[in-house]
Amino acid sequence: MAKPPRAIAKGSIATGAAQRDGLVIASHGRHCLVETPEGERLICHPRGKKSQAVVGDRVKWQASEDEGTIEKIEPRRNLFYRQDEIRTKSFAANLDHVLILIAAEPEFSEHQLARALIAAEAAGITPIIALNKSDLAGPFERAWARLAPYRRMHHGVLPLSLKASGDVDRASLMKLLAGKSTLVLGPSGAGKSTLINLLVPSASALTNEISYALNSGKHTTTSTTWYWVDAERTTGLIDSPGFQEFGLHHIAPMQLASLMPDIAAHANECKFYNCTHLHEPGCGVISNLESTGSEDGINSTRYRIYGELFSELSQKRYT
Ligand SMILES: Nc1nc2c(ncn2[C@@H]2O[C@H](COP(=O)(O)OP(=O)(O)O)[C@@H](O)[C@H]2O)c(=O)[nH]1
Ligand SMILES: [Mg+2]
Ligand SMILES: [Zn+2]
Repeated sequence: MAKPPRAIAKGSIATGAAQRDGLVIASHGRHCLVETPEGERLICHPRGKKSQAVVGDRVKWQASEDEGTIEKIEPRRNLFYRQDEIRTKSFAANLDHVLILIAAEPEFSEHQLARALIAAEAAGITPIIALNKSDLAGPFERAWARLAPYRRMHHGVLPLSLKASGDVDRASLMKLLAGKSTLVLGPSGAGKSTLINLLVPSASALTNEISYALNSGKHTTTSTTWYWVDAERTTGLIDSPGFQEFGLHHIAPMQLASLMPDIAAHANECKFYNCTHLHEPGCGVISNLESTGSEDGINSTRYRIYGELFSELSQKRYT
């Protein structure tokens, strides 16, 4: 069970020159909220123009009056981010999982799903797909069928009914998430808030408190926020907006096949080592397409997404 929200320290943390450890649990603009190993929380600012800390970062901070300064960001194990033509948006660092939550309704975009999965693979973070609202029988059945190629991939798809069978879902989610740090991503309406509230009953109160603290008294929509699921603070859940427009401009076109497990499975069977899998003779991917009648072949929508992403990622390489 989660602890009640801890108050955000205002001048209660001893000042001094010593650098202390902390975990970034929320950020807004250049400010962030840092949690100490003892569970105290305080607002910290970056020192000078140093790079921005993101949620999940381990930092060294130093007290300054009632707030703190981030002196150092510890090396990251990984960083989950998206990149469009102009800007990079970092979601979080040091993750074990990205949990992509979609639902029977509203209908999910397979492109967005594919993109999020590719970004997770590129960052070396294990993706988990969960399909919510299994109580909506017809739509669920259709969505489940659309997910057939994803169910065959290494991580499978977890069916959920967060509203109807919360206790069962809580147990199956905890089996996957216990002791890990997990970023929850998904389109609006999929049930992200329902999931967070199921695992962290104090989440909404905490969100209000954090957004209030970070916006100097104004209530605005919070950005990415870290929640502890357990009192021992071993299981972290990170809520983040921004599933739409999932830019992959940090990925090279020739890297793409290796980040799509169903395509990667046949990419070493090609005649040419630099095969793009788009048109080459002797291509292991093309000869294993479902459309060629290959048993257990590569799904045609997945292959179409590969082709579209390949050309999108090739076009921006004009510099
Ligand atoms: N039928 C059904 N509705 C659900 C389920 N889980 C969540 N919802 C509803 O779906 C809507 C969107 O949920 P919410 O958690 O706000 O989604 P978010 O936008 O991803 O945060 C709400 O009306 C929820 O009550 C479920 O398992 N079944
Ligand atoms: Mg929500
Ligand atoms: Zn090929």
